[in-house]
Amino acid sequence: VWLRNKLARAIEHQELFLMYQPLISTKTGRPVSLEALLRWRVDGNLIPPDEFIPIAEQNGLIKSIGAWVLQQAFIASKKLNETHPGMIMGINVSLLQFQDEHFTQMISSLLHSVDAQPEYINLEITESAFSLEKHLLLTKIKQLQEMGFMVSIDDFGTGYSSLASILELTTNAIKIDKSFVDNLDTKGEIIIEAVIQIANRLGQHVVAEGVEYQWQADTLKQMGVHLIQGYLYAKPMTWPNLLQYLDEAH
Ligand code: G
Ligand code: G
Ligand code: MN
Ligand code: NA
Repeated sequence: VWLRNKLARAIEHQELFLMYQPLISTKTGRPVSLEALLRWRVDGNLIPPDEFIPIAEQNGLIKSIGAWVLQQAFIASKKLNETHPGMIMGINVSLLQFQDEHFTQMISSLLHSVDAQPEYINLEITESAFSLEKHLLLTKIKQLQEMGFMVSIDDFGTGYSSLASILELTTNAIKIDKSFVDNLDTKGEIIIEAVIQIANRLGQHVVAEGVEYQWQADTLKQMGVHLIQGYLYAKPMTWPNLLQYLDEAH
């Protein structure tokens, strides 16, 4: 209850901020994309999104918080593309946000008010989106793509999707869940190999997250993963640190 009351005022109290984690191209070894990750600092404590996003989803605050995240990440993307043209900004979209009937309208007006370029924005929707009615899901993905956005499936392999549903995916990329990367030396490899094969056939990019060791990166690259995200390369960082990191990476 205490957290919930505090969360309601987190935006106006300026307690929310974004951190950015780079994604590295296996082809060039350079950062080509980012993921915006939400943070909440309240009374000197940093509360992880795993703790407060479920609360925000329960009480409807996810709408305003989600809109704030989109706006901030759009602004960041616009700024970044002045100095690093082509850098992609990944933004997590909660299922509840995505489901909202006004979502596409809301995101369209935000885009125009910020004047960001949707081609450089990648909306990450978790695999739980498969729980939506299929026609609705595919229509929404298509609408967003027609607006110019890229759309990805996040945490792939952990949730609702059947093997058949992957075939209908009209997203631009699939992000393989960290749990498979963690088990790369055992059976995780089998799944990742299969996902890469299917993704290639469907013309989708493959991203691996949670990569912490060089051997994992080497193996994933060799297997055909396009982008790698993980502490091996970089942890989520603040905006000033990101700018410094990108300057040094060039
Ligand atoms: O940032 P961290 O690495 O701790 O993220 C933990 C979880 O919180 C991840 O699953 C991530 O997708 C989710 N998350 C982080 N930022 C956001 C956000 O802005 N919106 C939503 N819906 N989820 C987020
Ligand atoms: O949205 P998603 O679940 O993909 O969010 C990515 C989450 O994974 C974030 O919480 C981010 O901080 C975390 N993360 C990214 N790279 C690593 C990593 O190499 N190791 C671990 N343990 N977590 C990571
Ligand atoms: Mn994500
Ligand atoms: Na994920």
